[in-house]
Amino acid sequence: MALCRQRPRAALKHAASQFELLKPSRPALSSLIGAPRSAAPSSSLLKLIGGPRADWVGRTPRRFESTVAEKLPRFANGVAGNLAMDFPGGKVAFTPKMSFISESPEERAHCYRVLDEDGQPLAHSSFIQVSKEVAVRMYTEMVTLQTMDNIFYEAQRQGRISFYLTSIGEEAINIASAAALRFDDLVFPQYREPGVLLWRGFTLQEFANQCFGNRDDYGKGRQMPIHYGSNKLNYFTVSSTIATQIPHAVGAAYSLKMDKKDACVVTYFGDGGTSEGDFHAAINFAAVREAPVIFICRNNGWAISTPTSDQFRSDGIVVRGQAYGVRSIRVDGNDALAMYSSVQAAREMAIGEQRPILIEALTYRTGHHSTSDDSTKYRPANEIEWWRTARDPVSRLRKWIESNGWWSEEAESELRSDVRKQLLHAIQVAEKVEKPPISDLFTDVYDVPPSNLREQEMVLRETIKRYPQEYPGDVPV
Ligand SMILES: Cc1ncc(C[n+]2csc(CCOP(=O)(O)OP(=O)(O)O)c2C)c(N)n1
Ligand SMILES: [Mg+2]
Repeated sequence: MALCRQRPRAALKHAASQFELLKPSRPALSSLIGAPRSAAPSSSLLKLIGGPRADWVGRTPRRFESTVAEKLPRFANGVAGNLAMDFPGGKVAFTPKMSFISESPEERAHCYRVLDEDGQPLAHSSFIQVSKEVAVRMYTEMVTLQTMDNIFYEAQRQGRISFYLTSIGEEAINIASAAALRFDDLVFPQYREPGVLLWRGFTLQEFANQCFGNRDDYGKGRQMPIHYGSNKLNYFTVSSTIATQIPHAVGAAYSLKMDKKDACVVTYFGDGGTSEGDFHAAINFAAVREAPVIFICRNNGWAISTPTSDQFRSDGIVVRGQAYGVRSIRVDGNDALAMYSSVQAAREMAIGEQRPILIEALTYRTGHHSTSDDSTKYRPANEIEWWRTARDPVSRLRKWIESNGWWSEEAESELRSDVRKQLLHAIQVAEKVEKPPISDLFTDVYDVPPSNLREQEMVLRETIKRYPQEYPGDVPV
């Protein structure tokens, strides 16, 4: 951190005016991303951020680390102490002008995008090249996720499962971010990111088992549908309580740092999640402890029926990164290539430089919040329709792979009918598997169940005996 200490001193010598005194010189980009303690960033990343859009990395990232007051030299025309103050965290320049920092920037933060609405790369767009194999796989998994959502949603409507929640409209965030990560990276999801699990190999049967809460569900039927989790796939179990995963993610990232692991943590949350105290505590903690964690905020415009205008007055989420000292980027969340590139770049910086990164992915929840919601009650149908058609992330990626000659109409219908068949089969199987026994409700928390739990189990069994018609017949007692 010699850079931070030397910069003001050197500037003092050559100051032309008092306001230039502490203006930080912009460090070379290579020093910015290739911090001395870290492994050198990949050439693709260097190329990406060293290109014409290099400013997207954010402004001069600095750690204001000095807490010791340094003596300022005296000048012939006055006392340097009138120009700047030593303050814990570094020198602060004085100004005779009383000016309040504006509550909003003059211009909203830009949104990084690679593909236009027609799936064609924008002129001069900088992005990490995606091979045919990865691109086709990304598309295949996006279609699988979309189909799974449609079929499970219908299954809920038919009364076969109790609840469901789709990721429709957010397939690119799910799949492209997953594709940019490595398997050792730990995932702490909210609930609208099953695509990450899908990418890691969670089978359609495993999804169905969880939604049906049968004996093969890893949660043993104790969670609502869609609360997936997999130890094997480094995917922490979904929690209904908004934002609780964010501090957990930071703690896990800090432990990876202590163990010097070549991996990071990724946590997903919605725009609504950022209104929870957990988000603020977690991001501040990550900044201060320099934890290798990527925060991916899916800003989809709504927290159930609450629009973002009732959620915050800042320019979205991305601007909060700088307030907390976290490098950040705003990305078009419906653009799979932009998501892929930004998450891969974020991962390299998070691990190589041991620092948190914040990504705000702009998207739209084109489905209802869940099967317990009817979103046409609080937002216009034509708004939903516009996002569903004109801005659909799945068809946008399809257009790109088609224009590369990597996809065809034939491949499309084969994929869709194949996935549909697999899903219907998975549902049929899951439905037939026995439910977990009642006794499972009381296990897995304590090694030896405490007396209150034993008592609750006894009361439950007695109640079932007395009112058997009130309890599902397919749950072994
Ligand atoms: C602590 C807490 N408060 C409220 C709720 C009720 N709730 C469930 S989902 C949700 C909206 C969250 O919105 P957002 O984070 O934007 O995610 P999205 O559903 O849009 O993906 C709310 C308020 C909850 N589950 N937990
Ligand atoms: Mg939301």
